[in-house]
Amino acid sequence: MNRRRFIAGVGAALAGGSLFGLASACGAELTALVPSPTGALHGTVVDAGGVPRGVGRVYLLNQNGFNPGVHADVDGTGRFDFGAVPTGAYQLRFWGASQASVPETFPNPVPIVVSTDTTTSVQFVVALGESKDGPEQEIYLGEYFFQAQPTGQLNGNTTVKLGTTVCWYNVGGMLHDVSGGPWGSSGPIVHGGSFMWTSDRLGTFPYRCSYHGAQMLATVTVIA
Ligand SMILES: [Cu+2]
Repeated sequence: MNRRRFIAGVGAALAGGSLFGLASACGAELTALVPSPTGALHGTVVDAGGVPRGVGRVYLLNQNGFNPGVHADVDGTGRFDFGAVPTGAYQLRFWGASQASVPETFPNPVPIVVSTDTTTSVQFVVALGESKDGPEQEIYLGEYFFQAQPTGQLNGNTTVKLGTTVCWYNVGGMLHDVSGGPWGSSGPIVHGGSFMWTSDRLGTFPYRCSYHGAQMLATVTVIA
């Protein structure tokens, strides 16, 4: 199994050209006294043939990859719309539960920048269908957290059934790892890198990032 098979691997393509390189927003202090500037954020979900697919949900993550739960459901015509969003840098994540995922050739989540009075449009290309590799659970890691997707607590516990493959995915900008538990150590995980462990025993297993252990501590519980 590789990440292509992993259901939460989501591919995204930016529809409007490069939005990268605009993230170095300046003047945050200067704008603090005036109404927060916003920009519009919307997008579409299509399959590899370009056909709109009304499936899934899109989450607006913080720039560091933490998922505060802000989301927009994909409507029947394959569109999603966040409306007006405060100007800034974010990551955007498609989540299709067991119905759809983004092929590994596309990034997921995808970094975006919302600029003042500008419409940011993002297109996700998804593949329909359930993973053939059994149950899976994705946990994001970044500065400085572990978070089960899509709605886990910061540095919380993740409960999975025996046999579930857990995939830790680094959405942050720094080097992290996943140390502890029956798997031992993941070794360093770079941005966009992942580590997978198929749960093969019952119990609650604490783990940490050995680089940022005081801030990045969590547990995974395997139940029958
Ligand atoms: Cu770390």
